[in-house]
Amino acid sequence: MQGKFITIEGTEGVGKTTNIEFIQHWLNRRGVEFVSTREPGGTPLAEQVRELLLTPREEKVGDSTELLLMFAGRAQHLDQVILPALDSGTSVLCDRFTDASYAYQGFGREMDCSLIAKLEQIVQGDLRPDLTLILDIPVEIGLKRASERSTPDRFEQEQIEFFDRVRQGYLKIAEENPERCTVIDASQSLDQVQASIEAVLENFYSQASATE
Ligand code: Z5A
Repeated sequence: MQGKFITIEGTEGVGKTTNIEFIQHWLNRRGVEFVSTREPGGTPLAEQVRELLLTPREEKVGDSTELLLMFAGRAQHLDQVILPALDSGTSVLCDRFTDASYAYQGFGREMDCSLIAKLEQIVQGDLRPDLTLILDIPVEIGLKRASERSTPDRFEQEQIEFFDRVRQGYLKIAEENPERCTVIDASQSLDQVQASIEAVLENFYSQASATE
């Protein structure tokens, strides 16, 4: 089977890291060859860009600076990791991708989404994920989970209204891309969330093997 590009998205503390481990086990059991990676980051250079983006600092980071750094890291990540893997038939499991730029910079920072679409075209051409799981929870629950786990990074210091806009952005992306995106209710127990994820993966892989 051709390598598939699977992305996981959602607002803070939604459980991406926890559920990516579950997906890795599922893919291993199924015998799918894959690389697991993340954005921002995924290569040594892109991880340095991540550090620049997430470190809280006194200097205000401009919205355009933030957006361009996201896409600079993404260009490197695509060139070094994502495209070589997909070209060799290896699947890619990625913790966040360009939907996060639409959700956080487009909806959260209220930047012009047509500008993001231009950068997407320049950096990715026509490449889009084959499957995107959007984990969704009320922002208050996610922020509480995230705050119990670690000290806030630069994004986590934002106000609740920002994360509400991000969440609405993800729901809009899902509505506009139903063939690719599935929204999972991540406020359920971990067992229930993982049962929902497993059902989506089963369905996705059985359809993929039927069409190849
Ligand atoms: N960003 C952007 O602005 N634009 C872009 O284009 C991209 C990214 C690519 C870093 O992302 C930041 O970059 C991000 C958006 C921005 N903003 N922030 N912050 P990140 O993915 O590295 O950071 P994150 O969103 O904060 O992810 P995280 O810290 O890894 O959280 P998580 O993976 O979603 O959650 P978790 O660690 O798996 O779970 C949190 C806690 O909840 C943990 O204690 C779990 O045990 C618990 N948990 C998980 N699921 C459950 C359930 N179902 N019930 C109860 N408890 C649970």
